[in-house]
Amino acid sequence: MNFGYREVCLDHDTGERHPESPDRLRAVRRALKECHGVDYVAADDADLDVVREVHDADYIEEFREYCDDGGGHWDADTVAVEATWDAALASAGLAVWAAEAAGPDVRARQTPFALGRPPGHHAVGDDAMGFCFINNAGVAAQAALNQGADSVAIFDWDVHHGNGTQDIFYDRSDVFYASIHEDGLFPGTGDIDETGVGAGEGANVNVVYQPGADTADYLAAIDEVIAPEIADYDPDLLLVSAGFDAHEHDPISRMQVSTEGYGVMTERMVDLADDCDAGLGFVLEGGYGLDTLSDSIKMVHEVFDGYQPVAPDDDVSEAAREVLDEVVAQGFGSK
Ligand code: OKP
Ligand code: ZN
Repeated sequence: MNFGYREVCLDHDTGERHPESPDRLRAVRRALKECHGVDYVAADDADLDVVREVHDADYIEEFREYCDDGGGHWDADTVAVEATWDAALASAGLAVWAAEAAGPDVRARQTPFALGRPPGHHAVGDDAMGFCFINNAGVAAQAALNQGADSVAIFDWDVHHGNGTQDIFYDRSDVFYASIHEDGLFPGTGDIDETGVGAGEGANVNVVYQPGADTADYLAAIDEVIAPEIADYDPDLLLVSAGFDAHEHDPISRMQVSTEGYGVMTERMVDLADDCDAGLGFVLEGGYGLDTLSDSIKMVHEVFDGYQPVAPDDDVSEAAREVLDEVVAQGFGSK
């Protein structure tokens, strides 16, 4: 793959014992050294005009001043230092690059993966939260639309609900948002009946699983609901808000997705983008075990390097089946 990366993303210093630390990117880069076919691209900062299309200008100014003044605790878990402004604009720029570099050959070894931080999917139009300041995937989707894409789908497989991304595009038909997340975790949004409003009605899908959902459950959500819905939506670009905190050994979730499972999900994304003739790009969100994060990203990379991951042959759990029935009852899937 081509990995978008900027050193300045390491300067966003969240302090001791914060799970979203620069060591995450260091660990990933160290692990990727062992792989063949890894290239790095240093993209430009995001254009502030595009950032202001998904965020309020006043909030962006407030965030800039907050960093200029040295930063601090924006809230209990969202921390900034002076360099956070530069890191956040770089991180959003990497996501924009991933959207732009998402070429027509979705199986290409050059498929883009933006390895930025801070992450983005919790950042709403007028506020930072959940370690996120600028909604990277949202800015990337907006940039793609500005450059002529008719529509963009964002699939968010981070274990947390991307409330920010959902919010920003909730009433719009040009960005489709789908998420699988763990019930009971931060930020508590993302119920199954949140399906969009107005022009955005039907362009928002939430699959809320109970703790313990595994790869087979994730694949069922993708195969039965998310992929058919996105195929029907037929976007020009598919962005994956790729957090790896649903990993079975991630320290902050109870989900049970295996490393191999991330490979199978990656293949599903390739097939889906291919079906839609859409570009495909990945944007990093969470993932807090340094080894699980590195192994999982390595796995995504290896799928583009020819590795064929093996899907588990276990059945969907009863708990997941009930959730999927509820999602279908909203009118999604099985068309
Ligand atoms: C960011 B991403 C309760 C803990 C809140 C915030 C988690 C943010 C996750 N005070 N933790 O989606 O991985
Ligand atoms: Zn997360």
